[in-house]
Amino acid sequence: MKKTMDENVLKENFLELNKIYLNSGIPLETLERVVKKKSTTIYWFSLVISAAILLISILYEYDILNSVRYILIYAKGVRCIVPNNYFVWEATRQISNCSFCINVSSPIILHNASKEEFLPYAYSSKPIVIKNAFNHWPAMKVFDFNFFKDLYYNNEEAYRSVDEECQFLHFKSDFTSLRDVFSMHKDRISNKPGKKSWYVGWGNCHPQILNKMRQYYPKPHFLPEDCEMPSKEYVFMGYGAGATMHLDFISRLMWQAQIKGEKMWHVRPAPECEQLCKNLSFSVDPGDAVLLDTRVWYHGTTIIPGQFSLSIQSEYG
Ligand SMILES: *[C@@H]1O[C@H](CO)[C@@H](O)[C@H](O)[C@H]1NC(C)=O
Ligand SMILES: *[C@@H]1O[C@H](CO)[C@@H](O)[C@H](O)[C@H]1NC(C)=O
Ligand SMILES: *[C@@H]1O[C@H](CO)[C@@H](O)[C@H](O)[C@H]1NC(C)=O
Ligand SMILES: *[C@@H]1O[C@H](CO)[C@@H](O)[C@H](O)[C@H]1NC(C)=O
Ligand SMILES: O=C(O)CCC(=O)C(=O)O
Ligand SMILES: [Fe+2]
Repeated sequence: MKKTMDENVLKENFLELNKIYLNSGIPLETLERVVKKKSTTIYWFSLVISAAILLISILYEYDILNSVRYILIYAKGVRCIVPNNYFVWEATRQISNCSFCINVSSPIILHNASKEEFLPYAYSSKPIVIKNAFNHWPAMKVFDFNFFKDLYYNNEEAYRSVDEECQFLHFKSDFTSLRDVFSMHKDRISNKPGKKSWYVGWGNCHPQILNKMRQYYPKPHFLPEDCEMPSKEYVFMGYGAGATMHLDFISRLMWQAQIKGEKMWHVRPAPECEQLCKNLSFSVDPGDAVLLDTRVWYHGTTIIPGQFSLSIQSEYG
């Protein structure tokens, strides 16, 4: 079966190359250093990358790539790879004209906005906080660590779906899978003094799991009528350092519901906009919605000390 090399295929190939790169065990910092160096190094680096793209394109034609990928994934025990790293981002993103961040010095704050109130901002790529948007969700009372632990309990298929099709993000914690998270000691779960703090996120894409989660919250009421619920929703939970600064390699805008705890968001524009735009920091409380174009705004989070944070996140557009 012949496949054409369009822009999407090229992007896919970059992602594959990136996964193979990460699986090879070379730290990302090494690559970053190389990319940042000028002149001859960058020249050689471009040559290597071009050759790699060519090779990957050939592999793609014969569908060898998928097999290689799975062999690598199983061989190394690396189950989930974060595609949103410096390399993919540098290789595929468009240099921005900074119009999304010029004049932005704080998020737009709305108060439990209706569809009509939200619509003018819905596709603006400006950071938005909607206060008290989700206080009425049953999830606000029901969701906690044990809710999700029970959801996955003894469901091998659901765990596997996180490992294989979905995504597990360990940030700075030492977990390698959702199984590890749900089998941690109870003193660590509640972040007792002396216990290592932890923060993780994962994609829920198992239909049965998604279905059960969604019994406790509807599609956010302020989103435009015509946007669909995707087949994957993220949960972020834990303490302390939160999510490290990153960009997301996703195709749409995102909304996030802060369910538990007070969280600080640290947001900054792409490097080429540093002179024109500002860094932002803002906090959210339980019940608040955050809307951020995580494809153009670098973002990281920190949790207010002593609090347990839990959020649900999805895409729209
Ligand atoms: C900047 O880029 C955005 C989208 O990338 C585009 O819609 C806008 O027209 C551009 N603005 C200017 C002034 O070029
Ligand atoms: C930024 O604000 C200035 C002054 O209010 C205005 O002239 C300019 O058009 C704005 N630029 C953008 C991209 O919104
Ligand atoms: C927010 O708006 C929704 C939809 O109109 C409503 O059901 C909910 O009660 C409101 N919440 C608050 C705290 O006002
Ligand atoms: C914005 O944040 C980055 C790191 O997160 C920092 O390097 C940079 O200096 C900050 N810029 C400003 C204007 O504070
Ligand atoms: O909520 C967090 O801690 C991180 C969220 C995130 O990375 C995102 O919204 O894309
Ligand atoms: Fe993100």
